[in-house]
Amino acid sequence: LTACLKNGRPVEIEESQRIRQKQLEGLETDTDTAGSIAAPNTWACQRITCLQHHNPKLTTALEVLEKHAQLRDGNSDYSRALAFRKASCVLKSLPHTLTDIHQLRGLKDIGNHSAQVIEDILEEGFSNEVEEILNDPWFIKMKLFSSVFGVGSAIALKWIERGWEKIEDAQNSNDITSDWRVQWGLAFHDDLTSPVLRQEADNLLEVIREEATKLLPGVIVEIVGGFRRGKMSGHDADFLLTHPDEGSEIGLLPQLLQRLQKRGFLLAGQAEKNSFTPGVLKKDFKLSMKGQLDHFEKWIGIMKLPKSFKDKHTDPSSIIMPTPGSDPIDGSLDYQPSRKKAKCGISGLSPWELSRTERAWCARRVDLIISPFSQYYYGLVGWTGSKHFNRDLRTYSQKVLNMKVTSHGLFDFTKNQSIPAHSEKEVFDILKLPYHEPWQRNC
Ligand code: DCT
Ligand code: MG
Repeated sequence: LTACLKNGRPVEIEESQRIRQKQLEGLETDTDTAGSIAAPNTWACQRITCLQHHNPKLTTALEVLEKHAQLRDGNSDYSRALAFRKASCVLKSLPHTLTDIHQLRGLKDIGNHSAQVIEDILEEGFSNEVEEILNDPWFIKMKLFSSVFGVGSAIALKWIERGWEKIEDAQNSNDITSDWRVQWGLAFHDDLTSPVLRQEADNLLEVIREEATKLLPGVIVEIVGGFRRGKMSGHDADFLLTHPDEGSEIGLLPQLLQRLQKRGFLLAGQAEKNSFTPGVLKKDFKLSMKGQLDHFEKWIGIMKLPKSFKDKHTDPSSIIMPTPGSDPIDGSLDYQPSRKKAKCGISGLSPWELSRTERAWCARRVDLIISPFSQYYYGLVGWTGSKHFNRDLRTYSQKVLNMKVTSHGLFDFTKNQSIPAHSEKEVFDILKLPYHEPWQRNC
């Protein structure tokens, strides 16, 4: 019954159950754990949500509906998808296996549609609606095509309208968007859809830490995203970098990329400059972001990880890829070649040709994010996620506290000032939330 990891140590479900039971009985007043039960009117960011929980059958079904809603409604309307996610998050934080729909009475995040699906599964063992979606050819194709890096529901839909059925149909076509992500995403689809293992991310962390420290002693490099929340695999590896001496992190990213490039780790990617201005702390979230996740300097790309990285005993510091990269073409480390025609700047081969060579490496999605130290702890919370935890945190802050929280900081509209944080715990304190470890934020 190992539930999740705390500082690398397993934590038992029974322990969290014991705490929740005490809270229910009003025996435990510890503010660190208060509010973690799925009580009426609590927010997901107030509750403990672990990776392993008591209701996987129900949450898996609700997440099928969420995915279907996301693909059907695209970015235009997220409300249906959100309703299913909210309901599945409530079920994930329950201290017991749900056996009767009435056990959910009074919980604010269970909408009628979700309740109906839950009831069907509790009574019949399955939901017709979910089964129909899982067998729907449109859904199967949408899921397949949107699994390509850089492909969202709009492009996936276009490919279906062309009559395409398989990834090979897109790979064999000459009429594909020139977006570098899609070009590389198609060429390396098999690699990029096989899960990145925790061991690979840990080995890569060592490499990045080693190279970044040579450039900037004292640099902090942290694994974020799902791995920080205790996941054993993920669709990518996310790393957040900062330095306590604010300003010294400027210029680190291009130099780090050069070093990784020299060691043969870079395949393709795109760097984004820091676009933060103090004004964004106050601005409406949707307006200030314009489709971006945040304003940090970052590199979004694909790296070549040796297959030996999956093995525990690799010494990453000794690794130099068998085909180290040549110098980048223009120093920008942005590679956006055409998939089949132009050669890519790294090995002289097109992505397509490269993917078909005999190779000792696997293509992996990697994000490198650089944060100024004064924004670091907000950035750490944001990049740790989960995505829904962040979304809930933002709504809670706005509605309950009249505050706006992002990965860059927090603005208190009542006091008309931004509030700095000097630790992750302080972020939670400012938001009047019980501190929850990363592995408890898996909603
Ligand atoms: N994030 C967010 N909003 C998004 C996407 C991401 O707040 N639209 C945050 C939360 C998690 C973090 O950034 C990293 O993002 P992903 O890698 O997409 O998520 P993940 O939880 O790491 O999932 P996976 O394990 O599959 O990589
Ligand atoms: Mg991730």
